[in-house]
Amino acid sequence: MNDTIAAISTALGVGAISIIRVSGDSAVSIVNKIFKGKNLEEVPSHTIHYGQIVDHDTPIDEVLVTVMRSPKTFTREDIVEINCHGGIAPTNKVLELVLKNGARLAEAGEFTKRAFLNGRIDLTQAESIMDLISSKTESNRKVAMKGLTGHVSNMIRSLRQKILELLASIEVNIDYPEYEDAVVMTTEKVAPEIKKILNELNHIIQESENGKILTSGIKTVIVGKPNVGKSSILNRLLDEDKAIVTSIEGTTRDIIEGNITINGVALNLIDTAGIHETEDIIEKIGVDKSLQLIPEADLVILVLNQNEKLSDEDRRIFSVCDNKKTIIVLNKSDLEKRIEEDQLPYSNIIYTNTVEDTGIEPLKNKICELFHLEQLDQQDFSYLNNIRQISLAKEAYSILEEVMDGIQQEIPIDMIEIDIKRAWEKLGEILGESYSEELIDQLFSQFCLGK
Ligand SMILES: Nc1nc2c(ncn2[C@@H]2O[C@H](COP(=O)(O)OP(=O)(O)OP(=O)(O)O)[C@@H](O)[C@H]2O)c(=O)[nH]1
Ligand SMILES: [Mg+2]
Repeated sequence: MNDTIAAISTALGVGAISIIRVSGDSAVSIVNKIFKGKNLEEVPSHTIHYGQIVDHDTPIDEVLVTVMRSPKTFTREDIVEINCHGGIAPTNKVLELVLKNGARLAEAGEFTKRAFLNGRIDLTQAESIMDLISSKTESNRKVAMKGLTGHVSNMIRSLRQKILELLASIEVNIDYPEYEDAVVMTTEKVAPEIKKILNELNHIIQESENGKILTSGIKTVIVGKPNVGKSSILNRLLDEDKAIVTSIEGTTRDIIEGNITINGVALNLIDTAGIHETEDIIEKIGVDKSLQLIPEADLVILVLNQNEKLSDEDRRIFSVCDNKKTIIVLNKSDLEKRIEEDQLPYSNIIYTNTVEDTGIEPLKNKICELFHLEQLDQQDFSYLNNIRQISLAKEAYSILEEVMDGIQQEIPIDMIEIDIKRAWEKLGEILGESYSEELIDQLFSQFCLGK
């Protein structure tokens, strides 16, 4: 038997109404003890009732109470929701009374955790709920909804089904070698099937990596030598004077962040300290930070002052940006040009002049083009939603690659079968079909209270 939990499900502050949600075997009887109106123990499921919450005989608030009985509820347990007036005091007082009468305060995410543990939703759907709550852009919302409605789960389920069918055929061969109807499953027959599954999984992983920018935004670092105009570019992109701009080299020492949205996708901008050799301890730390940020960025905006010839320092920065999506910004285009485009290692080049504010729109357009943001509306958004899901898919992929190696080395089929099963289990972890308590606790604790 589960204990009954309660929490305020709406944001705490002054609003028209607040909702206190109660879930568990005693949800109805607990609320009934403090409710003056109909006898809630006798009302039909999924009905709403007007009345008062009372502390003994003292009225506390005028409320509407929704009674939803198991199993057709979010947690699959009995749920009672009390709609009270939205001030902080009445909301807290009602919650206090519910707790006093036998409920326990829910932990963060505990309602959703129960929905998961009781089989109402799988883990990808639970994560999508969290994403939906925290979504800030339209594309965040779309991705989260796809996850919530089960698109992601179905994709993984269908892949698991194919592996399961393969495993079943192998088992039949191992257990009943004399069974004539069964196709003899040799490694020769298994290999093409595994190859197909690998291709499909690879497609999902690739799409998900692209789709990740929709949920987490495009992490963009602005790098370059000191004084080339990095902070000026940041300010122009943000359309506010966020970073200090001066003609002194080494003005920016720590990172400065800001966000804008381009075509519904968040661009998380990071302005950094100018990269150069320096003896100044503080500046040196800043330079190191700039260099560390490059590998983890989705996009690098490499700023050069086109009025100065390319230096070894610039070339060193080029080499750090290798393999990254990079846009070269040739700033100070109002001054004489001293850099030729054929000296540059990247073809994405934009000229800017932050004094007269030219080139910023073309820069945004270039970002759109690089990340195909203009086609976002046509994308289907059926991706794995987060790093946890993607890394499990990658693990399953590498196990299946080992299987292919094993087949090539003519390892016996019953040994290979063990690895195929491991890949099937890994994909199951994405859905939460096998999970550790610790993971579940950690995952749900990221939710807000009352969800
Ligand atoms: N002429 C001209 N000057 C510019 C332009 N953009 C920036 N500047 C000037 O260049 C100087 C340095 O600009 P910042 O934006 O602080 O340069 P930074 O790259 O952030 O410099 P650090 O923080 O020191 O690394 C300032 O004096 C700016 O006014 C431009 O397009 N044209
Ligand atoms: Mg700066």
